[in-house]
Amino acid sequence: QAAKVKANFVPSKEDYQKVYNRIAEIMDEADDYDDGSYGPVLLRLAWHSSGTYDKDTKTGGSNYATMRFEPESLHGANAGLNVAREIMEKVKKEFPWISYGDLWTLGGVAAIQEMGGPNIPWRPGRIDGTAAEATPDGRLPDASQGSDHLRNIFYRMGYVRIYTSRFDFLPTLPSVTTSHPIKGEVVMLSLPLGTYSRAAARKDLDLRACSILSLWTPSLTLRRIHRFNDQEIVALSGAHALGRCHSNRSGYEGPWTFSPTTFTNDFFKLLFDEKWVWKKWNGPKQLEDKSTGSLMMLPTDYVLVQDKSFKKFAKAYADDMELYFKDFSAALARLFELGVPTQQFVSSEPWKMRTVDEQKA
Ligand code: CCH
Repeated sequence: QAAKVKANFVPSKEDYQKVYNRIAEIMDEADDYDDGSYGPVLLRLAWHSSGTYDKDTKTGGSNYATMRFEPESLHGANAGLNVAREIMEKVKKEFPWISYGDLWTLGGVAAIQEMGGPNIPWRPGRIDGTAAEATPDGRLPDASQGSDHLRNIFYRMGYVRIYTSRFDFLPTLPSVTTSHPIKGEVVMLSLPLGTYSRAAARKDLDLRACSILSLWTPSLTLRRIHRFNDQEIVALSGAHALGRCHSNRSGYEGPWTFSPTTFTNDFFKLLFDEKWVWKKWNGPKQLEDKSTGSLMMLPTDYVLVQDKSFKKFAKAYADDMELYFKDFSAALARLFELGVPTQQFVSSEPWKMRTVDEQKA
């Protein structure tokens, strides 16, 4: 029986904590399911609802929770997530005032925190959208691909800020023509050279001059694109410490670590410590550990040790769990807020939701 939402009910942080606690409870009611927890599949739901964001069209992301609608719910990448959505539906019935986007991302936060991971700063404010806002297929990563694909997918997320600057002295400045580092576009800049090179050196900052608004009052509009960088891509990928692949969902099979319901940096440790060989089977190309043959890596996981820049971060995370937890927490919090207009959030700062254990203490 769905509880009725009282008129003018404004949920407090404690109300959201109750939702968190209920998710934590239901997560463990999974005796016969996988490795005994719904945590991993709940995290995957939160990530797939957030990771569709496209900063250029400002569509996708967790704001509207459009995976409730076809065809997005039927996209190949979302196979199996009906399990997670059904669990969340139970919680929604008990707390009908929460939006689906808030519920699903809070589920991701609860999954990480209850399975031994770091605190993930989170705040509510997402609103339910309509089927018209559902995203096209192909926005989520394809596990059979390489590092270029991984970067393209994560670079598409992020956010754009437009700045307009007046340069009254513009005609006297040197001009730079360069090709866009990702899309190969030609970029013409009339800026002090130092400004451009400093911005370009920062991988997460792509300063692009769009147009000279007027020849008579020279000014530039600058698109500053804040996107996920290599370090954040690697950090997020380490979520594969949790859960497993299911041949009837993605086609791939097996867990990445020996403790798929505990969040650790084992994913990175195993990438370096095990010898990985291609699995001989009829399924899609995946790797298995040579020593036991019971663990797996996707082609996109393996590029994290093949690509030089990715590898540097993967090694740092394999060596330092504290650093890994800190970076993962920041990147995941950012992922979950992609595309949610700042004014929608009920609080200017993200909250710390308490774990079940912390509440007992
Ligand atoms: Fe993932 N993931 N993921 N993944 N993923 C799969 C399962 C999980 C890719 C592919 C797959 C992230 C990034 C990527 C989880 C969290 C994250 C599966 C198996 C594939 C395939 C699905 C199945 O068969 O059930 C690819 C490619 C990328 C590239 O970036 C990120 C980022 C996150 C979270 C932050 C979790 C958790 C699972 C386990 C789900 C379960 O049911 O156990």
